[in-house]
Amino acid sequence: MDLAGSWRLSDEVGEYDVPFALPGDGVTALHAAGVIPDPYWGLNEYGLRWIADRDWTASRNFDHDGGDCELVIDGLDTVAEVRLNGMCVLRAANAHRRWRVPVAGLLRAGDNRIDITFRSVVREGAARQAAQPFPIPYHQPNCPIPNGNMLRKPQCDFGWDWNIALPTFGLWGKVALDPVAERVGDIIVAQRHDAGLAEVSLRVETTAADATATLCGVTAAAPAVNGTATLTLRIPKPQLWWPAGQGAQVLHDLVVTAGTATATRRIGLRDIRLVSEPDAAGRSFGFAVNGRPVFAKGANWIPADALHGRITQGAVRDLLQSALDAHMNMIRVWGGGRYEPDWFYDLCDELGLMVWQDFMFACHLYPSTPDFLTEVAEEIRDVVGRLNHHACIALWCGDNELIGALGWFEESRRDRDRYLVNYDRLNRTIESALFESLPGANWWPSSPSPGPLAFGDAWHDDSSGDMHFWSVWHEGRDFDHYRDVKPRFCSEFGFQSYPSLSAIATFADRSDWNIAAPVMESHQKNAGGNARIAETMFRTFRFPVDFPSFVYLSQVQQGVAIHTAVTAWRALKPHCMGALYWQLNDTWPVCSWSSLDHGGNWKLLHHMAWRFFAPITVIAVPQADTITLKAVNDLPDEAYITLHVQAVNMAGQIRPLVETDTTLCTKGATPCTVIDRAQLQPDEVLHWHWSDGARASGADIFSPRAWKTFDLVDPKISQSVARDGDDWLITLKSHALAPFTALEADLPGRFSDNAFALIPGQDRMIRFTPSTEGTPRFTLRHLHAATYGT
Ligand code: BMA
Repeated sequence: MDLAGSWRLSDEVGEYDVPFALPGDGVTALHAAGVIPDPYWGLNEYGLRWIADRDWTASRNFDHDGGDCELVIDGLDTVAEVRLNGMCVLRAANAHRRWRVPVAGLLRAGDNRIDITFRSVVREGAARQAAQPFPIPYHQPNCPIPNGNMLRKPQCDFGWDWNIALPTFGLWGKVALDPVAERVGDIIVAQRHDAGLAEVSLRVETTAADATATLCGVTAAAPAVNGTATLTLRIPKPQLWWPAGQGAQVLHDLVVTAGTATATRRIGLRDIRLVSEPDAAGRSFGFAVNGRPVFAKGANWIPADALHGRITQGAVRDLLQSALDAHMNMIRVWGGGRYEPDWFYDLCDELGLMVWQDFMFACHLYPSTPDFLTEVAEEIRDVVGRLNHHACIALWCGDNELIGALGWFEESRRDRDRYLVNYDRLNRTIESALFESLPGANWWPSSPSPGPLAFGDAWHDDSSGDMHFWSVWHEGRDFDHYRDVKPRFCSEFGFQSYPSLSAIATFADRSDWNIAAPVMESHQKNAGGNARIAETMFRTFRFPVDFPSFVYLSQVQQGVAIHTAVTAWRALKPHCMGALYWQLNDTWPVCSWSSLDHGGNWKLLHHMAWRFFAPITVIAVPQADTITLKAVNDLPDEAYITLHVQAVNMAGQIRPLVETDTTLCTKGATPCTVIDRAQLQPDEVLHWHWSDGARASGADIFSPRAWKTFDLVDPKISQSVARDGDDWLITLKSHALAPFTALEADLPGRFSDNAFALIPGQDRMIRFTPSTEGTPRFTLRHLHAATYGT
């Protein structure tokens, strides 16, 4: 019996009593009831923090036949007591777990009542902190709401350097009464692949006496011993699952029957291996899928909304589809958010997006008291039991940045021994619980980490393991500094921009469209972030003429930053085997490192990602006197390209320099040609385009100096708009070089390309696919208009 649906929500002082749709969250319910304003608008956030200071109770009545049942609850957020007809049946304090509670004898025939009291996380956090044997500091600059590290709840709910601080509460999974019956619980799936054979071993939890499993027409059966049946299925000539860009995403139904119960899981047959071995440079880091090394391209995933009640499957599908459409093959589910629901991983299986799965610990210190570690071990077993069978899961990672965090607090700097041992107890608990459930899992202790039992500075040391390279954003170094490091795998690096005007309009009146307006500053959560954006513009561009141009230019420079990093590191393949930028999405409309606006609109970076993550790309590698053009091929087989290199001046006159054919292997970057910097005139930049015939083509531009040092020419771009079914076609014609030409629409939808260089004689036709009805108005932006004002 599903208990989801209409509940009531009331607070401890009796001030509110409103409808509460479960699954959902309390802040969303208060907003829906009209008793609080939209938390994302203007400065509203600050006036709503009191919600987390109170206890809240959700209640409903329901009819039942009084038969014996179990109460099933998932994603109970967070410190909660559940009462059935007044009797407490569950006390829980971990939003990441699933609960199944016998409630035999407590239900009656006819009317019944269920209440869930959610305790104030502010009070609970403080009480737990006070009970620690020694202080366990949390990251204050990120979290205006204290002690989030005491609670097993998404850590970004307490505020983050991109998140609103509004620790909500509620339920994001199921709430139901299951009749007591035979059941299939978790299914642990392990795969071993040998030439032409997939051996799939299952551990099936069940209350029945035995279990039978069928996969790809092969069946096996076994008795259950102590509630677990162990079976092996041998699948000859398996049809394999591949990540996007490498092959098909074939999924098979695994059907398990145990007594009267049946359960199905969608399985992809594949072998994903983390390859991390000592070598001459240090220690490698990369993934091999079905024996083939695959360069990981992607971004970091944070929760799809700050208020989980606002998350919809449709919106999440759209975000993941956008990742795929930008040629990504991996996302990292970052450790400060939540383990996503089952359907999220189903989508990743279908789309071919590999998932780097962090365990949910980020940027704080954490307790290592026995009760905390017991709770963590249960959480790991629970999460691994639920998610392990997904084809997409490539890696289980202990946490986000907990090793670095040892250096961020006075207490742990003073007594590193104590806090390092404290950390290792937690990390060991996570590792042991993972291997207990899933022996042989791909495990990485922390992100970033130089490797097992290595606690060095993986923010600056590029020799080993995965790296978080933040020197450009957090330390204010030039974009060129991305080229100074040679990461083995960069799992985080980012540069902020403003959200697009369409996203800004969802939280700010026109009168606040000014970067120094309090409303704009309140939607920037990284101290000094706006100053960094503005200061970087001074270095690279002439200053923008108005607010919309500022927003545009902030997105251009974000794209240029990440383009610089990704292309530099792709050119290092196979020394470097992955680049996941920070961050794919936003939890609310805010200045951030994301490439997708809250709501899913593509920022300019996302369009640039579509180009710089393309399977075949040609990269400029600048040296003191030369520029080498190198080609990278991530396709599964060899490719053959023709490359044209030319000099283009500001008026848009083209001077051909080189035409060359190159065969591209799959293993590493192939040099195509070397251009002498002296071959470029003072007002020329380098432009090149390539094609491998049917499969791929592309173009790119390299400016040998900062764009502000060039005297741009007004490109006088003409545009004509035509209808094509539901789409719109915009043809652009330029009369001078127009770098970073971009289109905006006043309706939601997607452009086929954006932020490209327009050259006279090379007209571009851009397709706009709207996602709503109406006639869009298009705004054209380019560097000259943004900085010269015409
Ligand atoms: C990283 C992340 C986040 C943070 C981001 C931007 O290191 O792990 O903690 O939001 O940096 O500062």
